[in-house]
Amino acid sequence: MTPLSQNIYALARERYASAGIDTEAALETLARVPLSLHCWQGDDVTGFEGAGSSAGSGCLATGNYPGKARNFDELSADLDAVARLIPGPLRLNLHAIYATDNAAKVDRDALTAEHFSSWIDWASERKWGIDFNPTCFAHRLATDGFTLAHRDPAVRRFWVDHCIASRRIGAEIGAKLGDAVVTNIWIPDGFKDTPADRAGPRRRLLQSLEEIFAAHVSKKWNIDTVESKLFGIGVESYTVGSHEFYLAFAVKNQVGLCLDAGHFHPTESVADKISAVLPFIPHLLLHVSRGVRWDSDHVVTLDDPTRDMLAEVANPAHLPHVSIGMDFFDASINRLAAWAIGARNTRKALLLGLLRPRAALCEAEERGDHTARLALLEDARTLPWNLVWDEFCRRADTPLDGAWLSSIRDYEKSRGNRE
Ligand code: RNT
Ligand code: ZN
Repeated sequence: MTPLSQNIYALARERYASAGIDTEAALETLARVPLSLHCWQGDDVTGFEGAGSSAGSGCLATGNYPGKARNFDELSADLDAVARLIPGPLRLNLHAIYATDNAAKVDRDALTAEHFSSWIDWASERKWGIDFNPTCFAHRLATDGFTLAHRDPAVRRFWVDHCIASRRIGAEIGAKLGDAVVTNIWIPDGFKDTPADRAGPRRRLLQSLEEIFAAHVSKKWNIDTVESKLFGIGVESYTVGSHEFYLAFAVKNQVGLCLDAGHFHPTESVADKISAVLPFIPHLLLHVSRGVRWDSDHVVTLDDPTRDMLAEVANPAHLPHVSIGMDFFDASINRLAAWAIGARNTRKALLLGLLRPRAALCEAEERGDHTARLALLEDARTLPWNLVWDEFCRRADTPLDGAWLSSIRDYEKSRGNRE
């Protein structure tokens, strides 16, 4: 570190100390919390099965920026290139369609951890944890948009088996890496237009989930979560796995819940939901994302909803029970830059949360001094958090803001256009 940057950080640290905030404690905590980097930003949720895009499944990456990864070598190289630009620990968030080893020989219901050996070795070399997702879309048995809630028992069985296989993959990877895997179930099931029967599909989904979670899977190495959604493209009128459905299911069955920032009415606050659900569920997974008018999965910016959400995560009472995953995909800009921007912003939002004058705020609130509470909150906005962020980047040997994009441009040139 140069003496100048050392001095600058020392000033910021002092300024924060005078506001009762310990920047060293914030930096230490920040350096311990992993972000789960979603592999699917690298190829527009395409995967390695050769099926093409996942459009029509409720996941729609728009744009055609050149050079998307087409296989394990390309995607892992891209992840390596971008990981150097994201300070702090990372995990790899995999989807079942990214199976690498001998996976062409089996259908999704027969996948095992063996089929992900390349990823497991790759993550283990980098000391990354892994998270996992069954892929209940982009498949010949999902063409009508129904999976776990399908009226055909044979189709339903296939997806139940795929989800059980996924939980087992999670547990096996977790045990191998010595680091529990979060396995998250999301399904696209729903109707474009007004359903005649809203109850039937939910009954079938419930039955499927009961079968999925009846399968014995190590709780030590696999943490289950279920992800709700309000609506999707082509599924505007009815989503089987709604928030109420999964919240009730998670509470009753004590499985984890996933809150995706894009899966609610635009004016709902996901930040507010965190403390509301945590007392009732064993684990919470966040899909940090940005919906613009709809669940558009825009790259995460440092906007107020993201800051509010991560400030709740930064609450020491919440932190041990929350996993932070990202879920955005943008094919209209450089895919690596999208990853870097979204992940750096997620981490910045967490840092901002850790730097909040929590004790003073709570004290003011307890005194009933709402004037001081608002004053503290607003004054905290102008504390020199960017200098603390710079320091975090420096300690992680990661480029500062304004200095990371050129390395993506260089990498892009060196890897060729992949045509
Ligand atoms: C879809 C859900 C889900 C997916 C990923 C690819 O609306 O958000 O999490 O984005 O599983
Ligand atoms: Zn999601």
